[in-house]
Amino acid sequence: MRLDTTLYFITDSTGFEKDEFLKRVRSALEGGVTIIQLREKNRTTREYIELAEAVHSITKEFNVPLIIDDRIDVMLASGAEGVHVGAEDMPVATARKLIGKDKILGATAKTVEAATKAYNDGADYLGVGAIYPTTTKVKTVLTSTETLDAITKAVPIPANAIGGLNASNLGVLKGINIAGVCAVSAIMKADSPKDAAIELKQAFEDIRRNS
Ligand code: TZP
Ligand code: MG
Repeated sequence: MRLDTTLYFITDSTGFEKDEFLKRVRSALEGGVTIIQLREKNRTTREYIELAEAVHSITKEFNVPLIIDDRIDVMLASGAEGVHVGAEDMPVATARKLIGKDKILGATAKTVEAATKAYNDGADYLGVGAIYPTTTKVKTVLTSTETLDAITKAVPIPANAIGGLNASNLGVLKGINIAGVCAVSAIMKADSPKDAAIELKQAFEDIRRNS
């Protein structure tokens, strides 16, 4: 499955019934998200796998890769296409060794040094942020757009901006060679995830065109 990080939707099922959550995932896919990460912080392993299988059966219909946050075991069990590791998760090199060369491996990087190491250790793409403060449950600090710019120049793999992004605040990313944008709340909590995805993609295409 092709890696296209243009519109990277990270899910958060908190507060949604399973059916409503899956409906929202489908809606986001209909809106054109190009990659999805399942990110669950409060699930048992059994629940995480069951949800991953349910989401995977939908993402496959759209030929969109499913990435599992943090958990290689859940990735393998559900047949998902990849895994994403953060600074406190499994090291990138270890993850690459365990998953083999064909699975997609994403890493979080907040500095040029971390980005370069992640690339050298086998990451396929990077998430860089938080660009803006975020209300999504995450341990993170802000990353400047200067650092984001430097990272895009330092590594040849796709780098995505993340953190507090929505269709109306992407202007600060203009001129920076990011591959795409990541969003949780802007899509997950929208009245229509489909419309939110369409708007976000359009906003990203606009700043890219005018870069
Ligand atoms: N990593 C850095 S910021 C963030 C993660 C997982 C959360 C982004 O969520 P939102 O709702 O798009 O601000
Ligand atoms: Mg993580």
